[in-house]
This record gives sequence, C-alpha cells and structure tokens, in this order.
Amino acid sequence: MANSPSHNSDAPAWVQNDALKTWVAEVAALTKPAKVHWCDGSVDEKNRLTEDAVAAGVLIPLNPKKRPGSYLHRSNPNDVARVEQLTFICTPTRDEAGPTNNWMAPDEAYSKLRKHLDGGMKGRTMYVVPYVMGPLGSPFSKIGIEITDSVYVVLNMRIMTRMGRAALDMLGAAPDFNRGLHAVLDCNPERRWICHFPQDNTIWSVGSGYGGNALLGKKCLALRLGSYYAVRENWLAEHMLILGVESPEGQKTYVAAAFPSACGKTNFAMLIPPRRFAGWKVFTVGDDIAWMRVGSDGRLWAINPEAGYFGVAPGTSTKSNPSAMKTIERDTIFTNVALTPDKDVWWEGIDGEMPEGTLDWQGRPYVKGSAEKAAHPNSRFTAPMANNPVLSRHADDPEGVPISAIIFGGRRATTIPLVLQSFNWTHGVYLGATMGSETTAAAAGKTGVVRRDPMAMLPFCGYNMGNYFAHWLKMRGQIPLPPKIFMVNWFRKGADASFLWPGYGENMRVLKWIVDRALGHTGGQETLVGWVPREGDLDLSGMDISSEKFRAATAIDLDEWKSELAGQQEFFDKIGPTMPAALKLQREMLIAAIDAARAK
Ligand code: OXD
Ligand code: MN
Repeated sequence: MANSPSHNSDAPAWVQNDALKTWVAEVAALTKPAKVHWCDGSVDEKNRLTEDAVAAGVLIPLNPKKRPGSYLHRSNPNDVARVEQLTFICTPTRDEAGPTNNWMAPDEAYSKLRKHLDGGMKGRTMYVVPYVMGPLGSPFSKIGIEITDSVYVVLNMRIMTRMGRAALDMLGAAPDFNRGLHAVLDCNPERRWICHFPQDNTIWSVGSGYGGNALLGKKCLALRLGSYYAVRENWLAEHMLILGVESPEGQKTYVAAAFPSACGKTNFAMLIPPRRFAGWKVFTVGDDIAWMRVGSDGRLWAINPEAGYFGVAPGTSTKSNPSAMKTIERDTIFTNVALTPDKDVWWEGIDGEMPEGTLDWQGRPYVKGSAEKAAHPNSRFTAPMANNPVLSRHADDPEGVPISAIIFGGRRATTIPLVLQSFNWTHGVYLGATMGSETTAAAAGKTGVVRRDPMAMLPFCGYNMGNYFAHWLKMRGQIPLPPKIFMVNWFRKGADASFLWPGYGENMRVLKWIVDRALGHTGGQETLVGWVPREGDLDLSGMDISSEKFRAATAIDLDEWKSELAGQQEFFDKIGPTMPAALKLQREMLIAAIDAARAK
C-alpha cells in the first residue's frame, strides 16, 4: 500500500491505537476519500448520520407515529442477496479452502481488489467503524474495524454489533484486530468480490452493499474467519440460534440450533409456547450465530456475537412471530420491503391486506395481481435485540449460557422425521454433516432436489469442510459434559403435499421432548436411525392433529432412507480425502443395519 499517510485520516484524540491509525492512513492513501469519519457510536452521531443518509436518499423516513425511529432503504436491484459465487476464501493453498469454497490465491485477490479500491472512495466519506462481536469485556469476544464508504453499512453495524468507542476501549493498544475493508464502488456485479484472508485476519469486500456481503462482522468475521480460528483454538463458530427454555418451576435449559437460511430460524428463536404450555417461556439469546467454548465446569457455553437481528421480512406476522413484530416496531432499518401510502412497511405474509397505493420494493406503484412480489423475497429488517420482548437476560452475559442440546434442522418433504435424537456425539455429527434442504420450485425451477448444507455451514465454513467435520469429532474429547444432539424437520409433507406438522408455536412440543431427553427426564424409542419419541412421549394435548398425520410426520421409512444414503455418498465423494472415516463408517453401518433389517 502507499506509504504516505493522508492528512485526511487524522484520528480524533480518543483513538490511541497506533496500529489502527497506521492502517487507516494506508487505506485512506489507497482509496482517496474526500473525508474520514471515525465512528464513536454515540446517539448524536447516529442522528447526524441518519440525517445525512436521508438527505442523500439512502434512507426514507417511515411514519414516526407508526414506526418511530425507523427507515426504509431501497438497494440497487442488482444487489439484494449474498453472492456465494463471488465469495472467496483466500488461504495460501486451495486445499485449505477445500472443495466446497471458492478459492483465490491471496496475492491475486489483493491485487485484483486493490486495482478497484485505488481511488475508489474519491469524493466520498470513508467511515472507520470499530466494533465488537460478542458482549463487551467477554473473553470470547472479537474486535474488528470495518472501513466502509457506505453510511447504510455504518447504521446497520450500529444495530448489529457493539460499535464505537467502547470497542477501542476494549482493544487498547493491541495490534491484532480484524481488518475489514469494504467499498460499494459503483455497485457493479462485474466488480463484486467478497474475499477472506484468514491468515491475515483480513476481509476485503467490494461492489456490494448487501448485509451478508457488507456487514463484515456477521457472515465474514463471525462465521468464515470465526470457524477458521475456532479449529485452531478449540471452539466452535456456528450458524446457530441460541434459545433458553424456562419451565413453570423455573428450570432453565439452553439449546443451540442450526438451520439453513429461510427455514424459520428467527421464528424458532422467538417461539411463543401454545396455551397448553402455560407457565413455559422461551427466551432468545441469538437468532443466527453461536460461538461455543468449553467452560471450566466441562459444559459447552455459547455466546451470540451479534447485538441485533438481520431478519427476513416476508412471512413475518403476528401469527408467525409476534415477538419479531414487536421488535421491529421502532428503531428499525427495513431493506427492500414495500411502502404503504401512510409511510409504513408491507410485505407478503404480514398481517392485513396491502393498502391501495402501495409502492413495491423498487418504489414503483404496485399493480395488484401482478406476478411479482411487492416486497423482495429476501427483504430484511435490521433491529436491535434490546427491542425483543423475549430477550434472554443472558444475551449480553460475557460468560454466555450452557448448552444442553444441539439441534440440526433442514427443510425436507420426505425421509427425515419430525425429531430424532442421535445415539452419541459421533452419530450426531453425522446427522449434522448430512443435513440438507430441498429446493423449492420458485428457487431452482426443479423441486425435491436436496442441497446438502452440513450444519447449515456450507456457505459459511472458512476452511476445508472435511477438516471442519474432523474438528467437530475431535471436540467430543474436549467437552466432558457434551450436549445431546438432535435433528428436526418441521417441513415433512403428506401424500397430498400439505405439511404434516403445523410448526411455529407448536414446535414447543418437540422442543420440550428435546429438553426432557437432554436432561434424561423422558422416554424414547430406539430405531435404526436414532431415538424418536414413543407414542405419548410428545405432549399433543390441545392440538388439532390426527394420529395418522402425527405417525406420518414421525415415521422412519427404510426405502426413503436407502435413497437418502445413496445421496449422501455423492456429497461425501465431493468432500474427498478429508472426509473423516468415522462419518463414512456411520453411513456404512446404517446401510448394513437397514439391509439386515429388511432381510428378515
Ligand atoms: C443468512 C442470513 O443468509 O442470516 O443466513 O442472512
Ligand atoms: Mn444466517
């Protein structure tokens, strides 16, 4: 990088870290912004930046009576989602990134992106955003500095992380912070790359302002780099929600659960128990990411590194997620939702009809009956976790919470029963490693295709997936009191293609069985593929489900499992030589057990 620090980057007196000042000066010399703004995270700063964003048309104020402190952002229509094909792990060797990641050599990536970053912030403000992933002062937390040319990113980072001076206070004089450099440039998909350099604790992201590509603390640091560091430091960085279940007697149990995107993670994290479960409460610790370490008591302890929710808007309603609807009542940034004439938000699946005169996510009058959606299917809300009425008291606890159960879940129309408990840790890792989700007709043009998404980490594992499985297997030896591992499937369908299980709040019934099993309080039945609830183990009282439906939702169909196991082989082959023998053996043992059972 150029070595003459720009006078533009002069740091305020509260910035004392020399390594940081030098790096910011280098980046300013490269990107040549008109101005450098060091973010202190104050309310005053938030108000000023919000005014700037409104003046620049980046944010549209919503009706202050209906949504106080809330704004709508319309992104460039070419920039509405994560771009897996443009996301790279830039480790020194391709093998370190493994067969499921895109790889670019570090030098090549740096020089390719540097060309675009050279003068890339001319005439613009360069924001320096210090942030902490994890509770302030927690030994589990990590500190990052994101440099960005997007005020939208700054305001989102302020919600999603602990941002500002507090992060620098925690950093002190240490030089080892994550260096994140982000520039939207001209938002051209031809010049869009999200590059991770784990060996340098560095992320460079250009050409996109979208959350997962641009809020570098989330998928880039907390998951891709997080997972890379976790394997070296003996912990787990996972794409998991964390929730607490409290019984009427006041007993609290915490579980972590991995689901691929768009499988109801935020809804599960904020579940409201049905009436039959009066006295039971579910509290949210996190809705997307869990960092888990072995505690001195031998249990696995988890923190949520985030401070807010970047949730999918469509489908969110008072029926599907009343707590999310409360969370987004104020101080929320909405991205790519529809705008009603009284300046409120609207999306498909929200309560109530779309008012006349609503504008779609691109600001065009919405023509009712049009084949297109009014809100983009991946439209989002960014809201502070402090708004969540069911936020756990421990969401900000530097120690985190002890995890008693880990749940893996996918979207599967067949084969996978409503709930399954693994026989042991290795078998649980096998369940997680083979989990998948079926593509929908809308997304892929072809239904029923299982996309393997092991532990919901396929797009987020920052190194070789086979080594990631090996790390999970090895962790068993590090955790004296390991959580029990489960698999769930809320999405199984009957012969008439309708869902067999109602989901949402009713998932409490499954959650209770999981918690009871984890604590050794209830029965179950052993099958070839794992433990399932016996008839009567799952409390179905007050619920409208026929016993045929329930039996179909929980059935183990050996024919379906045979084709499932064939599909798993393809995925194992793709992973290649790093695929752990212990997991290959699990599959082979299951084939042998099914064959033996059928031979009778
Ligand atoms: C995701 C997200 O895409 O959390 O998984 O945004
Ligand atoms: Mn996610």
